[in-house]
Amino acid sequence: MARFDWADPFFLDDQLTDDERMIRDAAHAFAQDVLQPRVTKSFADEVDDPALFPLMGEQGLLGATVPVEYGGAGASYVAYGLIAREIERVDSGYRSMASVQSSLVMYPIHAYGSEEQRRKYLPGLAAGTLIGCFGLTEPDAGSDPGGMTTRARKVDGGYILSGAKTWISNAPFADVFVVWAKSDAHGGAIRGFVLEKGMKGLSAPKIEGKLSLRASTTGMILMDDVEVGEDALLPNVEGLKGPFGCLNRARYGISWGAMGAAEFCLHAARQYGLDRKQFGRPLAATQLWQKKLADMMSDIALGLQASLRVGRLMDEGKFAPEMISIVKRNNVGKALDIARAARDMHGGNGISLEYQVIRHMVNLETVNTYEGAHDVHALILGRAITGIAAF
Ligand code: TGC
Ligand code: FAD
Repeated sequence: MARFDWADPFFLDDQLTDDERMIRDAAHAFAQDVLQPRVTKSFADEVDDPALFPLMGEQGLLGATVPVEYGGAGASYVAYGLIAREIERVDSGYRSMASVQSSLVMYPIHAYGSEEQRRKYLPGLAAGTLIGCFGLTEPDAGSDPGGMTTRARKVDGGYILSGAKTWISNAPFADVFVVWAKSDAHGGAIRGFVLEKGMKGLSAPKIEGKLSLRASTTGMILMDDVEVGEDALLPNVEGLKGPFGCLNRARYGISWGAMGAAEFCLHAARQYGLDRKQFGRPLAATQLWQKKLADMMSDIALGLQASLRVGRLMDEGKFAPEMISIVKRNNVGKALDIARAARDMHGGNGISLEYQVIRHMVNLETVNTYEGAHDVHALILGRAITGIAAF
């Protein structure tokens, strides 16, 4: 009979390769040594922290799946998920910063870009000396990105882009902007463009006053007739499958990340219940408390196994987007429930930044909404089950 480990019930650790364990351990050390000491203040003061990018880059945490020749780590999707889990164990906002860079900026430049675009941008993005952002959402097109109104007009030698993107992670300090627009020259099809900070007509004001994900900077991308050369177009993809191909990677990473946040909440609630006595005994000695811990542990163990399976299928090139919808929706929804329970189990202390569970709880509200809202993933799955699109 095997020993039972409540912190790793299904021996996830044993299912990883040596390389994956090494990457996981490095990400864990970085997250605990560099991110954890700054997060409470950064969240409280809504600090912009672009200096984190080169620190993450040095550790190989950006673009882990991108081939080594472009500065990436050439690692597996499972390794990428493990990185997300360790970073989000500290804060969903920090994971956002990293996953936008890796999945939403480096991935499309690598998968859809020209060789010149790859060589120009990927090494700097991997090192964190360049910061990227991804502009899909618009004020009037969120869950329905096909309704975007950003336009690219063809002119001699290039394009003129006009429109507005909103709720864009990293935008206010980004150097590289991957932006999606309907292109007149391509029959109105959605095309990707790579814009650069400083272009005439391009600005990225910060959205102030978020009550969630405060350690991650969010802004708009305003394009007022931004003129770009032909070389700004991502040549190798057309249509919504371009941005969705990126979202598949980011959503998958989020499914691991959310479990990291949930694990933090489980560990915190367990320790709090062991330490705090009411009615003459530790809170952890009560049946209600133990049921809550059992539910948390079970949902985390199941969620991690599911993400691991999807990651292995991605590494084998055998995944379907609906598999990713299952784990993004399930794991984030479960993580949010777990964070809310952990907040409650900390009593009054649970509302204090010091105990951290409320920070995870409010962060996960964003994670539940972005990259396909919880109910939108239900509709993606409902369509797959019934054959009927009910969006
Ligand atoms: P639909 O008709 O379903 O598809 C249009 C075309 O796209 C293809 N496609 C996919 N391709 C690859 N992967 C996927 N997951 C795909 N889903 C669809 C599809 O095959 C089709 O291709 P083609 O060649 O036939 O044209 O499109 P629809 O307009 O009906 O879409 C409906 C829906 C709900 C699936 C979609 O719009 C959706 O997923 N909405 C959610 C939007 C979203 O997730 N936005 C995220 C913005 S980025 C972000 O939030 C970053 S936060 C990051 C951070 O800080 O961490
Ligand atoms: P809406 O689409 O208006 O949805 C509102 C509500 O309606 C949701 O509950 C949704 O589930 C529900 N709903 C929508 N359609 C249906 C339907 N057909 N049936 C039933 N219910 C429905 N976007 C980017 O492009 N890049 C980024 O880097 C980025 N970063 C973000 C960072 C933060 C902090 C936040 C908050 C958002 C970010 N987003 C980003 C935007 C994010 O992807 C969108 O907020 C998300 O896709 C939802 O769009 P929306 O906000 O317009 O909500």
